[in-house]
Amino acid sequence: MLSKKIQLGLVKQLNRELESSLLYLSMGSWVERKGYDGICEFLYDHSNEERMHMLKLIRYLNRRGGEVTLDKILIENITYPSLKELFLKLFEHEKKISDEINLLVEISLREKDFFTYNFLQWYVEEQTEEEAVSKMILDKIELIGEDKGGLYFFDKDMKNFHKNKKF
Ligand code: OFO
Repeated sequence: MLSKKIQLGLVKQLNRELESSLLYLSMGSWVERKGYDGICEFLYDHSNEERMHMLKLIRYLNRRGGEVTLDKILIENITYPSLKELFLKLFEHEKKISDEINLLVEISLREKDFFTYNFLQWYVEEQTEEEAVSKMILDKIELIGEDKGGLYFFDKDMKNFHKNKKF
């Protein structure tokens, strides 16, 4: 049986994953319109990954007799002044998600819910990767700067990012 605090925390987190999925989706749509096919592929693929993160939480809650509620999440059609601004926002978003996962782990320990603690370790590992990936992309974009050729090749590389990922 899940405690009230764990139940609340898990539902909050699954809705954050849903929000992440929609955020990546809307970012993907923005870059697609700008003609960055590779980055668009990365963002759409990642939107699916975030949905999988949400589903994992839903299934865990159901397995443990919890209750799932989905929020109405509105992601405005976002526009960005530049690719750099977009990835800056993404990096900040992932850092916020990491803080929330850490808090959830802390609550699971305080509640002595070692099942949930154990379940959350997958998210701890995943967030290490998520932060590293968004930071790596941001660093590359900063390095490329205004170099249009560099951006063209970077966009090409991003096409197979999820297939070739080394993290
Ligand atoms: Fe679900 O990891 Fe990103 O937000």
